[in-house]
Amino acid sequence: MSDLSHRLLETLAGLNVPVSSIDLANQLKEDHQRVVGAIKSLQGLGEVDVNGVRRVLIEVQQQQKTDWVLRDEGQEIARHGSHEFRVLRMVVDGKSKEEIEKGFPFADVGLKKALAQKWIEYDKAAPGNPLKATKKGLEVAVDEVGDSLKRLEAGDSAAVSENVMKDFKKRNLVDKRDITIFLVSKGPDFTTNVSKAEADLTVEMLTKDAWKEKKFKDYNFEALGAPPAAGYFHPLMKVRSEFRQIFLEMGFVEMPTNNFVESSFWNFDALFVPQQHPARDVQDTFFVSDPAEATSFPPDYLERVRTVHSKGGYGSAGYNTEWSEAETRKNILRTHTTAVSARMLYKLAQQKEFTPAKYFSIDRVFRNENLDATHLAEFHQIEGVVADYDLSLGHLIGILHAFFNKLGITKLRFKPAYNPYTEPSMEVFSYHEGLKKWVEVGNSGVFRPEMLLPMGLPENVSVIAWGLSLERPTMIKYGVDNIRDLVGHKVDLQMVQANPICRLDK
Ligand code: FB9
Repeated sequence: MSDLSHRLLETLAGLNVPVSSIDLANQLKEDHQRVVGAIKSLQGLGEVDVNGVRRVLIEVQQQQKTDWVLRDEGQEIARHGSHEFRVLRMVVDGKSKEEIEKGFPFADVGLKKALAQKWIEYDKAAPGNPLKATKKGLEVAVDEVGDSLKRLEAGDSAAVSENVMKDFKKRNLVDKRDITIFLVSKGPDFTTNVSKAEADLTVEMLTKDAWKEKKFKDYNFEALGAPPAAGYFHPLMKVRSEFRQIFLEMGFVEMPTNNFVESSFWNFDALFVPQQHPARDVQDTFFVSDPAEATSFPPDYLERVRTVHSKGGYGSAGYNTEWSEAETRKNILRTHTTAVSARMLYKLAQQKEFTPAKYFSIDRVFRNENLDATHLAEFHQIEGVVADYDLSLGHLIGILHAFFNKLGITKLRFKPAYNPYTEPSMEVFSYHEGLKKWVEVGNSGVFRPEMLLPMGLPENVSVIAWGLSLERPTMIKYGVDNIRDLVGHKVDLQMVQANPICRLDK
């Protein structure tokens, strides 16, 4: 048992009235928190008697108390007296204004205050109008402000009158602090000779049978175990694995997305995004300066892409614009994982025999957009792609229902939309019970023939696809309003460690 606990028991032994932990701390010249610690350990000390009743060494009542802590300036005054009183002393000692101003920090405050309280004044009669103490100033014997702050610092706030406290608050000399204090008194089983209950059964006790006359602390089965030092999945990663699970259950294969740097060819041109499209400007896209250009493309496929853009074909008018190979070579940070879908669909088209395919991707994409509470310059895009014969918009709507149902989202609405690489395109909305409103939960469409046919996919093969972000569902799932609380350097790791497991469909 700590020596402080012993001293505390000694002090209590001499008292018949409850004493506050604050007074105990002052009496024992100990920090209040340490005294509180000792009180808590004494509370847990009384052993449990045969019929399981714990001996009550001390009675303890908890109380909330507001007390005042001195801010730096307050401490300065408590140590050296109030600024105005010090100035008055210096004026009385004949110090000049200049000397006083250089005398101590806050002297200027003291000067203003002493003048304002008419303790001192400028002697108009004397050359240079030196400062002189007024009659009132000369009668000021005690530094009420200084003394009151000393008393306050000693914890005896009761001794400081209301209006003095009001002045202290106005002068920002003190801060309010809510503290918990403990009223301690002797318990029915109070004693000062408390032997230290053993917390460990050591080999030595066993070998020397010393344990027989030892008292052991009871097991505290309520005690929380030390949290295992373990890794923690970021909420985004938990939701990602939920989405991954859903796609795998639906028979989708994950696309390799381990290339954040992509060529404008696969990110835009292969998707029939015109080279003049605003999305391809620096406003929206991060262009890579080194390596600035991609070099290898399937030459014949590139020519077919050039043609469909510049002259059209496959029943399309194309964009009837110049198509620059230099533009298509430009390396960027991919703006969507649909670039990966283009690569996968091109590869699929190279197969001798077309086989239906279902692909998905969940990975980072980058957009040079203006940032706000829900948008960063990067997010995780979730994308599903289904390639098969004669797929229609109906199939897309069907698979969107199947997909979102697995998220526990049943009520969907579809709104016509536009993407350069899909026609028709639809924004997907779901009614969110919690938010009591329709939320946009994604985008989708049927890839254009101008995208698929140059790849070499058979005429009657169509490809439906949809996309959404990982961040939005994660923010809704974990009740995060600002994306910066979920992603980035401001994330409080506590949130990562404490966030619950993620069950999307629940
Ligand atoms: O994720 C989005 N919303 C969303 C998704 C799920 C969700 O789950 C809740 C638990 C219930 C909640 C919200 N959106 C897409 C909609 C909006 O947030 C939108 O404002 C922001 N979008 C991002 C792009 O922002 C510039 C989300 C991101 C997005 C948009 C489109 C696609 C992918 C991600 C796509 C696509 C696509 C289309 C056709 C073919 C292939 C891919």
